[in-house]
Amino acid sequence: MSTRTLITGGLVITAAEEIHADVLIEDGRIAALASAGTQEWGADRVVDATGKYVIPGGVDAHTHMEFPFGGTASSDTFETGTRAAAWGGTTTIIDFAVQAVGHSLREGLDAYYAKADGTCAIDYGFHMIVSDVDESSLKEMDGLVGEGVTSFKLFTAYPGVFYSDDGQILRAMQKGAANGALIMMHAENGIAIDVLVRQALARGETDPRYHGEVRRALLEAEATHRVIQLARVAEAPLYVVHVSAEEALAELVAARDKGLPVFGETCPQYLFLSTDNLAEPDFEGAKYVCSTPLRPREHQAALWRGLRTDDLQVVSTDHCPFCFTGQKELGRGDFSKIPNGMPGVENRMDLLHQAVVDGHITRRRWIEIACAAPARMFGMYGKKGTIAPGADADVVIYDPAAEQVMSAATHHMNVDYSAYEGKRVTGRVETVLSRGEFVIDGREFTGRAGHGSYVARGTTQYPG
Ligand code: DUC
Ligand code: ZN
Ligand code: ZN
Ligand code: ZN
Repeated sequence: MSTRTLITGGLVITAAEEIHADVLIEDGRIAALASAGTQEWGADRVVDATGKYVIPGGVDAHTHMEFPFGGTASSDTFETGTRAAAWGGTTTIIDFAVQAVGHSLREGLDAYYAKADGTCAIDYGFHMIVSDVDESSLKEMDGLVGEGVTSFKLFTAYPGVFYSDDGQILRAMQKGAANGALIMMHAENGIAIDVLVRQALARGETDPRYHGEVRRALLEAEATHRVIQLARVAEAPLYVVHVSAEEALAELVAARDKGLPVFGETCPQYLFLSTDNLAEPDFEGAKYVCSTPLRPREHQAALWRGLRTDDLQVVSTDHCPFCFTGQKELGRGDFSKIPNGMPGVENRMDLLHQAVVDGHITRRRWIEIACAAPARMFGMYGKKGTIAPGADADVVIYDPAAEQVMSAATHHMNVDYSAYEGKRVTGRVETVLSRGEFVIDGREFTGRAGHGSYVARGTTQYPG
C-alpha cells in the first residue's frame, strides 16, 4: 500500500535554491514539490513545517563506528552511532571498512557488512581503508567498485599500521584512474611525526597538548603537496580528508588554481576548536586528540574561506569516539597512546547551521557542504543530498530559531563526553525522515535498528 506524507509551509532549502514549497513523499521517495498551499494532495499524514526549514538529510562521508584503533575500538556501534546521526539530522553515513594487514579487502569489507547489517537506523555506505597495497589488493579494488565501494583511503601517516609508501600510493591512484575509484588520502608525514613523538616523550613531554605540537602543520602540508603530485602523475582525481592546517589548504588551492581535480574535506572540530582545547588541564586535552590534530585558532579563518571559495567541498565529522574513562585514559603519561578520534556525528548539521547564523557561510552553502557535495563526491547524488522528485525521501524539518546547549548529558552518541560541552547554538533538528519513514518525529526517536540499508554508490560525480 502506498503511503503519502505531505510537508507543508516550510522553506525548502537545497544547494541550488530556497523556495516556499510543499513536499509530497510517496513510497519512500520525493514525489513532487509545489508552491505552498496550491495543491490538494490527499496525504495520509500532513506535517506543518511553517516557520521551519525543510532540508535534505545530512550526508556524513567520514565516520568510524566500531573502529579498531590504538588497542581499543571506537565506542559507537553502527546501531548507536547511526541513531545519534539521525538525532543530528544526518540520514546517510559513509563509514570506513578496514583491511587488516595480511588479509584481503574482501575479508575486511565482509566484516563491516556484517557489523552494519540489521543494525543501522539510517542508510550507510562504505569506503575501504587499504592497509596493504599489493598485486592482489589492487586487483580486488575492481570488484569492490562494482559493488558500490567506490572510494579507498590510504595513509601517509601511521607507519606500521595503515601506512602506504609513495609507490603504493601511486599504484592505487593509477588503479583509481583506470576504474573510476576515488583515492582519499590521510596526508601527514607519519615517518617524521614518529621521530618527533619519540623525541618529545624523551624530553618528558607527555601531555595531550604535545600531540598537537609534534603533528606539525608543515608535515600535513608536505604530505598534501606530495600526494597531489602523485595524483598528477597518475592522472587521477584526489580527495584529501580532514584538512586542518592553513598550509595544507594552500597546497589544495594551488592545485585547484591549476584546474586539477583535487578535492578537500574539513571537519567541525577544525572550524570550532583549537590547540587551546588540547591544552586543557587534568588530562582533559585528551578529549580533543585526533589526527590531523586541532590547530591554533588562526587557522580557522583560512578554512572558512576555503569553504566559501569551494577550495574545500565537504564538511564531514571523522566521528571516531573514544570514552574519556577507560579509553582516552590509556594515554595518561604518554600522549601517543591516546586513541585518536573525536565524537561529532550528531553535532555536524547544527554546528554548520551555527556557521550560517555567525555569517561564515550562506544557508545554501550549508546544504552544499553537508548534503549535496558529499553525495556527489561519493557517487550517490540525486538519490541522496537533495530534495527533488525521484530522490530518496531523506528529509529534515529544521527549526532555525530553537536554542540548544550541546552536552553529553543530552546527546545520543555512546561516549561519555561532548567535544562541545556547554556550547550554545541556534537551530535544532525537529523531525527526520529516512526514505519516507519517520526516524525522529517531533524530537522523539521513532526509528529502528535495521531500517538503514546499504547504499551501493556509483563513481564520483565531481567533474575531473
Ligand atoms: N584520525 C583520527 O583521529 N581517528 C581515526 C583515524 C584517523 O586518521
Ligand atoms: Zn585473511
Ligand atoms: Zn585519517
Ligand atoms: Zn577518519
